[in-house]
Amino acid sequence: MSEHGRSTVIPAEETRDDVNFLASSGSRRAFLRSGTLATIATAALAACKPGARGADSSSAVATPATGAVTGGTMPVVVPPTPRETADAMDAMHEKGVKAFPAKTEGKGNVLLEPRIEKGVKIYELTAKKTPWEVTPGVKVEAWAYNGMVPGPQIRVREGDRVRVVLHNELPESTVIHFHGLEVPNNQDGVPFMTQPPVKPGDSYTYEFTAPNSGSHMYHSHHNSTKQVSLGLLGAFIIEPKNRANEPHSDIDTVLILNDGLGGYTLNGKGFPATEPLVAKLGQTLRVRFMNEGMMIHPMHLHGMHMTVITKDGWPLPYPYRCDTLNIAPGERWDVLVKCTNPGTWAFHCHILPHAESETGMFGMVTALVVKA
Ligand SMILES: [Cu+2]
Repeated sequence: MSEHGRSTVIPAEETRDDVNFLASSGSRRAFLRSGTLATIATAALAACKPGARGADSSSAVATPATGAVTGGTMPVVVPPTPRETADAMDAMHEKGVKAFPAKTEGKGNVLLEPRIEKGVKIYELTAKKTPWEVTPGVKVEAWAYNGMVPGPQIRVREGDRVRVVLHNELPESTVIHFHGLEVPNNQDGVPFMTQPPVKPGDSYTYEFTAPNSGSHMYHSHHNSTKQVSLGLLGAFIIEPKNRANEPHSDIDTVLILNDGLGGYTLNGKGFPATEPLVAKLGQTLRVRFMNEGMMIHPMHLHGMHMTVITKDGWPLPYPYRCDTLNIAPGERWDVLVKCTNPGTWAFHCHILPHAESETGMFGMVTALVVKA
């Protein structure tokens, strides 16, 4: 009856759903058959009892599209089989995974080297509109520091004298808040509470001695729902003065989660444009999760566990193990992964609509590649 020569009949509602899915995905042709085939199909339909799909639910379909077929000359649309539907869906999923890691323009979280004057580490940050490619071909208008999302990574040592100079080239006022840093009150970056807003075209200088060590962040604290969502955010890492208690790691990486600009992103990119984490077998990976979004994101690693060592920069008295770690807005969690299991392992947010749709994986998905 069908091109596979089988005769299982799918209930009309189900075949219609299949057709709708394929029509919306635009990935498959419709099957046009002659009226002769329609007549055969009608006969097959009549011969089959309801619910008689049989064990092979993936086999072919020969259902007339409508009840209006009268035989003879009228063409009829024969819907695809479940196998064909599955193949079409799987092809889209495969395409996404095969494209990973896809190239896009722009890279965020690049380490910013300071200019040093009289022992002060000086960082210049220019807030400005920037076109930003989130996934291949998908560009959004970001509000970014130094043209990247996340903004450049600032990394200092506890006790360093730090000066951050903000230049505002945005069409509205802004400020910088140093999230997690226990700075003097007048350096906290909250408009009208600790400082005036920095108007368009103006600059503003923050200066403090790097306080409590750990994985922290900096971001706008003015019209922040919009400004942080659009990309005014970055990592501010303070290494401890005494490194003796720092756990060993071979690779130290930052993973900033966001759910504003361009959807669900890891370091400013959505799958398949996210960057994989790559380690050699036996190496220890440190991941510094930071949530700059407005939703929780439980990050799940396949194949190996994570050992949670710090919360908001503070060492945990009792590190604990998990494979799924919930990261709430504003939180930072540092974990160690002993890379003992070779292979390419999915690493993703486990709120599934943040990571996968009918057309494949997207958003907050990357992979940990452990090379044997
Ligand atoms: Cu999520």
